[in-house]
Amino acid sequence: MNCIFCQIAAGELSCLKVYEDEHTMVFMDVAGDVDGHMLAIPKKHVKCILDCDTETLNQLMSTVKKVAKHCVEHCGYEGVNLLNASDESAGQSVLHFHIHIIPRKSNDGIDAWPHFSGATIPNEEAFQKLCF
Ligand code: DGP
Repeated sequence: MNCIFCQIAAGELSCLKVYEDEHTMVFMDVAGDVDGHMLAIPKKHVKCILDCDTETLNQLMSTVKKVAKHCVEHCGYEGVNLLNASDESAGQSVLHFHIHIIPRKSNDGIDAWPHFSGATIPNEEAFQKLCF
């Protein structure tokens, strides 16, 4: 098994574990880029949201909500940012599904929102491509 998050889930690689249940885990991200940066993963290996079955997705999101509420109710935070890259095209670097959780406080100075460079096609054109 050469997936690092599978190794973390199996206890073969160490991590700073914030939360664990039968199907999911939350641990500190090693990036050291922003205070409190956590990653929530399903223990089952799926690459991203595109190949994730609904049951696994529900388990993961339920854990994300649990940890978000814990941050706010017990750790002195007020909110969270949730970030995810699904597929290499979207910037996913570790190919095991994960949701980044960043705990937030008013005026904490964290800029967690992407800085886009401006749309290149009219909104209507994008809408025509995207609508079901
Ligand atoms: P992404 O680019 O969305 O695929 O994010 C991958 C994240 O995984 C990145 O923020 C750094 C983190 N990461 C990579 N390797 C390890 C590791 O071995 N342990 C932990 N805890 N985090 C890792």
